[in-house]
Amino acid sequence: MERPASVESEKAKWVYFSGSFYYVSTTKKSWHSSQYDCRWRGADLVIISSREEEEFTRMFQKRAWIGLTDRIREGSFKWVDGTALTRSCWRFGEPNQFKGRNEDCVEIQNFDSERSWNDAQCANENYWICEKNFDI
Ligand code: 2F8
Ligand code: CA
Repeated sequence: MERPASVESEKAKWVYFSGSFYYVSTTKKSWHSSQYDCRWRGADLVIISSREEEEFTRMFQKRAWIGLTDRIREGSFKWVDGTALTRSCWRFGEPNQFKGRNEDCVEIQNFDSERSWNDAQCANENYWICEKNFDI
């Protein structure tokens, strides 16, 4: 895969946690461009499957895209590997399609609380977190 001009060019730093490596961006992109960047790195947007992993992703203290979206079917949130959402960490009142806007992509918004997720418009520009999983 050819490196697109828009991919971050700094030497990427990956952090290990409980079976996966994580990369947190230093620039902001839309959800789709963020996913493209992760895939280019041989990873994907992070899938959060435990309380420990949720706490870990908040430790970066960044408002960041995660690998959760309901763009295929409104209200049916799926992780980027196609699995359904079973354990959620929505902020109070979220997800809400705020004021009828199409908010199909999920961000860590309030990283100081375990109720941290918000559905937001996918075109918004955020930091993002990639995860490389080595489970076999
Ligand atoms: O009040 C919650 C609401 O806050 C923002 O809208 C004012 C969020 N939108 C953006 O951050 C772009 C909504 O997603 C959120 O529900
Ligand atoms: Ca929202």
